[in-house]
Parts: sequence; structure tokens; C-alpha cells
Amino acid sequence: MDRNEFTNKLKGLVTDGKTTVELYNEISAYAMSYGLAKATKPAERNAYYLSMEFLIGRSFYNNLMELGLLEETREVLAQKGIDINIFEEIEDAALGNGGLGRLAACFLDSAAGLGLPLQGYGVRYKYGLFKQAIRNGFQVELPDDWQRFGDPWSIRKDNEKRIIKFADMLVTAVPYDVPVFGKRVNNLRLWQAEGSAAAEKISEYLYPADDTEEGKLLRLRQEYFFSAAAVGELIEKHVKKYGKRFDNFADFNVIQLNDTHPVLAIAELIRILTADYKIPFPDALEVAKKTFAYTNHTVLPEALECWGADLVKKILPDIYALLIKIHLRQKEVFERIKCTKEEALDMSIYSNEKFSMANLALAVGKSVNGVAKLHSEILKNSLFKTAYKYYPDKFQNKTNGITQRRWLMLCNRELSSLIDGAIGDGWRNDMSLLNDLNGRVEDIADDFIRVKAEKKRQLFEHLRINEGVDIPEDFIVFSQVKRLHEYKRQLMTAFAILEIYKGLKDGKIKDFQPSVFVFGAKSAPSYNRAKAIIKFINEIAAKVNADKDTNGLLRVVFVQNYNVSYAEKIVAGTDVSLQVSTAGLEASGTGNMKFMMNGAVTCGTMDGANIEIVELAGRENNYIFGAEVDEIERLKKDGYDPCKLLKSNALHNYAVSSLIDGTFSDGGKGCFKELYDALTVGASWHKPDNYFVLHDLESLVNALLKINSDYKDGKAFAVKQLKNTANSAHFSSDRTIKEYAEDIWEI
Ligand code: 26Q
Repeated sequence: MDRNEFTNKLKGLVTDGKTTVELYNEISAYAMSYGLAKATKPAERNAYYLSMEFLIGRSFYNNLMELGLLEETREVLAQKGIDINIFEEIEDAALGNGGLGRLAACFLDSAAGLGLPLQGYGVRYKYGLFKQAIRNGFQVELPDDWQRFGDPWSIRKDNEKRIIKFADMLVTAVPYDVPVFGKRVNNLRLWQAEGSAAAEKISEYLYPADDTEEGKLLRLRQEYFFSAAAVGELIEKHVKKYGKRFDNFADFNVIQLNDTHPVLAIAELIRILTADYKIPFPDALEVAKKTFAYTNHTVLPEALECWGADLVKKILPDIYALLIKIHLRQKEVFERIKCTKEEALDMSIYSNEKFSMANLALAVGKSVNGVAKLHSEILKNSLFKTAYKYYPDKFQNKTNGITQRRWLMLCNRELSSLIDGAIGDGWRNDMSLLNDLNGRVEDIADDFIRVKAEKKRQLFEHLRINEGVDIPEDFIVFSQVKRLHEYKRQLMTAFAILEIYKGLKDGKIKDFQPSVFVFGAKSAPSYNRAKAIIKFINEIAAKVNADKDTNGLLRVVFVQNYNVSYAEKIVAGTDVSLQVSTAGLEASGTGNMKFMMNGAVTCGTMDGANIEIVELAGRENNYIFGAEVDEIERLKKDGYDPCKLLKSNALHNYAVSSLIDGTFSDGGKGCFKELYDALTVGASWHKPDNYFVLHDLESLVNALLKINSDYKDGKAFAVKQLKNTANSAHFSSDRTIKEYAEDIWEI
């Protein structure tokens, strides 16, 4: 379909009597055939991004924009009396949890936009990440049946099915191709498991609870299922084209492993080459060494995947045998490089009857990268210290990025137009031009204030409809939106709000600008402490919002079902981005970049990419507080006593005691007491206040009050915000993808 045909189809579209979903499917189908007609011829050398998660969000508006059809569609529909925003009823495809999955989606967008051949491989889950409702303050999980609207953006390829073998069953992997439009049309291939009821289970849920043996088994099957389907297909294509030689396999294929989840692909590649093509093991290993690269996304020990050898042996005996073989090979290498026993253990693929996926990726992969400067340093100096000692050349940094197409041009058309007016629209294709905005911030500050006010109005309207809360126009918007995790310290923000609330009540805080705190977060269904934090924030919200003495000055909103589409509204309508993780624990963060690009100042710790954000946008234009990594290290070494802080600081004591003194109710669940204990005596294997919430609380409150007072000079504050936008080019995933393409993928 060419452009004219698209226009004719659109103009001829009969809308009367059709539902939104019908219109959505029809228009999407036109756009698909238009987009696919532009498909580029496949590249010789491709990079493949293997990821358990692709958190794409809504495709409709983004694809129309990428295809240059959005404005025309908006206009033609308007002529028919239809507001294009009706398609917001179509919910997101949430085939991811958070940062890692959204990053994968941004990378695909950027590669296509840059015309680089990057193809994705993942799983087509029947149900994406659960839908979250808040009932009585608690998170409730509901199934996300994203396909109920239809799936006009993918094409099932029945003739490219593959069979995946487990010891106890055969599973059919059916590909669904999701085109990624840009300068070239790339492809995201999502595999769906079919063949039997047991087989279908494999691609049923994004996140099987893995706290049971059954859950673990299912997750292992998922990981192998999609990795094996991808690798098997790549080898088959290679053989078709070049015959049964593999010395040139890595000339045409490079595979990026998005964290450890697809690492079994390494073993599968070697398995196929040795078993099916009779390539000697050492040669097959060499091919793997040139083909795979690994990205780490987290330093939390509980996220470093290990698979029980028994489990692997039971369902994947050939993979088990191969892993042992690689391990024995690794032992020979250890002898050659003369590492100590401890060092060998530290790097071992196999120890204590477990296979370490990270160690496999480190041993075989040609590169390993962290996702922000600090994170990459931490990998070298602590998490993967030993591997770094012996393989320093493998280590790289690739600071994350976000796509400006979704995260600025699409979600903030108003700010985008303002930028166009100030510096021309060249930045839309070459983000480095955005730096020119630095020379114009003073001139356009007043216009920026108007744009921000409009985006806040839109956000408040959305909050009114979705959450039933009314926020007055002039409120400063502070947002903390991300997965709920103790290390991200939503609890610390909650305590800070309580302390400010008390200060306002007592009249100790004067001259306070009205402020609203917006939270959005899903907790893992089995993560009870995170769930308790959600309930606690909702209890605070109920109390604070109902208090007539203060609710003209302070409000709290916990949004339900935070997702990509919600994020698009929140990042555009926020003044202050809260990025308050314990230093050293947030690998990068990408929400921080989205807010920055949309002109929010960061109130954050020196962690992850926050460090690079303030390096570029200026510390004076942001609000940095709290302990830095070396101080956290020192506290861990010399001992840290949160109870001492509680005793000496009445405000802290007020905030923390509210968990147990009857101020708030957890509905008799005891989960607030659990939170209190975690802070004061420790819980599970953790020391008291393992994430240093109380240590940084006072400086957070001070930073929030400083922001509040700075905000009074509206223009000066707008200049700070604009400085953040003006210096955000570095955080375009276009930049990140260029670095991967040059330093790792050589595409
Ligand atoms: C581990 C073991 C068993 C089962 C599951 C997992 C698991 C699943 C998901 C471990 C980690 C994840 C997701 C991690 C993640 O999203 N990390 C985030 O990645 C972003 C992109 O690089 C960073 O910006 C964030 O800082 C990081 O938290």
C-alpha cells in the first residue's frame, strides 16, 4: 500500500456504528500494510537482541508517528468527528516488568530509527504483567489479557514454526512478527508456545512466581524455549545461505543477551553445532565466543540467576551435559591462568550443584557491559571483580538511553513545538542539536512555564478520571514512578512526606508552595514488604488528602496500574523527578532520563545515571542529596545503627512509629509491623534498615524543602528545568545504540 492508498482508505473509512476497537484494528491494518510495503531488504550482518521482556506500551500512536501518518490520521478522524485520543482505551501490551523491558523497546525503536539492523527475539506471553488495582489501599493483581483488543501489529508465521525439545515434551514455537518502523523496518519476533496444554503454559505468563519448584521449572522452560527457538533459527538460516560452515557465523550474527535470562542460548548454540553439524567442541565454543555479548542490569545478589543442576538435567539433559563440558574446559583455563581456588570458585560456571548464568555469559561472551558509568565501575570493582582481573578487555560501559520519539515527541507535543520554535526541528532526527537550546533557555522560560502548566493540567485531568482525585492547578508535581522495591526507597519518600505534613500541621514549615506527590509502582505479587509499602503510602494519602488544615498545601496520589501509557502522561506533567535509590543499587534508571528530557529537575542520590544527568545538566540545576557509594560502603563496614537515629531525631521517630502506633492501619495484616522490624531489627537475611532509609531521610526532607522554596522564583526554576531538557541529548537511546553498534555489534 502506498501513501495515496492509505489516505484513500482512511478517508473512505466508515466509522458509523463501529466500536473503538473495530476502528483501531482497521486503521492499524492500513498502517501495517503501508509500513510493510516500505520494508527494507534484510541486512547481511545483523545484531539480535534476546530479551525475556519487551515493554512496548501502546503501539498505535507510536507506529503512526514513525510512519509519518499520525497528523493525517488525526485530521481525517477529526473531520469524521472522532477524537484520535479515543484509542487510549486500547491498553498497553505489557510484555515486560520495568526498566530492562522498556530499554529493549527503546533500543528497537532507536535502531530502526537510525537504520541499523537490530532484530529482537522474545516471548509472546498470553498475559503480560498483571493489571494492578488498588483496593482498600492494597495492590490487587488482575490478569492482563492484552490480546482482547486484537493484535493488529503482529503477523503470525505458521510456516516458520520450530520444535523445541525438552526431555519430557516437545513444544512448538510459533513466531509472531512485530515490525519496528523507522528509517528501516526491523523485526521483533515473539515466540508463542503451542502443541499441548503443558506446552501452552510456557508462554502463558510473563512472570511465573518462582518461589516454588514448579515456578522455577516453568521459568527455566521459558528461558530455554525462546533462546533455543532464536538460536536454532539463526543457525538454520546461516546454513541455508552459507552451507554447513560456521567459521563465518559470527561475521553475520551478533547476539546481545539482555541480562542472564537468555544466557542458555550460548549452550544451545554449541549444542546444535556439535550435535547436529558435528563441529568439534572447541570450534563450536570459538563460534559462541565471537557471537555473544552480555548486558548486566542489576547488582542485587538475588537477581543473579543460578539454575539447579538437577533441574537442568531433568528437562534439558543435553544442555546439562554441555554446561558440564564448558565447566571442565573452564577448569583447564583456570589452571593455565593460575588463579586461586577462591577466584576459580568466583568465576565458575558450575558450583554447589548450580549453574551460574552470569558466569557462563562472562566466560563465553565477548563483552560484558553495565548500563551507566557507576554501574559499570561497580561490576569491575566488586560484582565481577575476579572476571575483570583476568578479562579486563571484555568490560565496557553503555549508559542507557530512552527514545525521544515516544518520550518527548509523542508524549509532549507542546514542548516539542516549543523547542522547534526556539532552535528549529533538526533535533528530532539529530538529538545532539538539542544542545542549542542552552542558548535559548532564558528567552523561552515563560513559554516553558505555560507548556508545563498545560501538561500538568492534562495530567490532573487524567488523575481525576482514573483515580478520582482533584488536584488544584498550581500544585508543584513531585513524581516517583518505577517498580516498587526497597532499594528504590519509596518508603523513604513516604516518611519525608509525613515529616513535611507534620511540619505544616505544627506551623513549623511556613511559606510552603502547594505540592502533590505522585507515586506509581507495581510490586512483585510475592514481595510482601513492597506490598506493605504500597498500602502505607495509600494510608498516608488518605490521611493527608482528607486533612482540611493542610490539603490546600499537600496531597498524595498513588496511581493504579502504572504502565508505559501512564508514564507518558506523568513524565510530561512533572516538575520534580524523585530518584532516591540507595547509592550503588540502581544500575542506571531510565525514568530519570524521561523526566529530565521533559524538563523536570531531579531530586536524587548519586546513583546510576543520576550521576551523569547532573554532570551534564549541572548540579546547580538539580537537587542531589544523601550518602554516596563510598559512604554507604563505610557505613556497612563500620556499622550503622538506625535505632540511634530514631532516638535522636523526633521527626524520624514520628514518621517511623506511625507504622506501629495506630496512626495507620494495615487491616490487621501485621505487614506494617514487619516493615518497622525490617528498619529497626532487620528481617530475612538483612541487617536493620538494609537500604539506609533513615540515614538519608533528613537530607531528603531538606532537599524537598529547598526545592519548594526555590520554586517560588518561577522563572529561575523554569530555567533549571529547561537546562535539563537542553542537556538531555546524551540520554537518547539513539546515542546508546550507536555505541553498541560501534563497540560491540559492528553493524
Ligand atoms: C532474576 C532471577 C529470577 C527471576 C527473575 C529475575 C529478574 C527479572 C527481572 C531479574 C531482574 C529483572 C529486571 C531487572 C531490571 O529491570 N533492571 C533495571 O534495568 C534497567 C535497564 O538497564 C536499569 O535502568 C535499572 O536501573 C535496573 O533496575
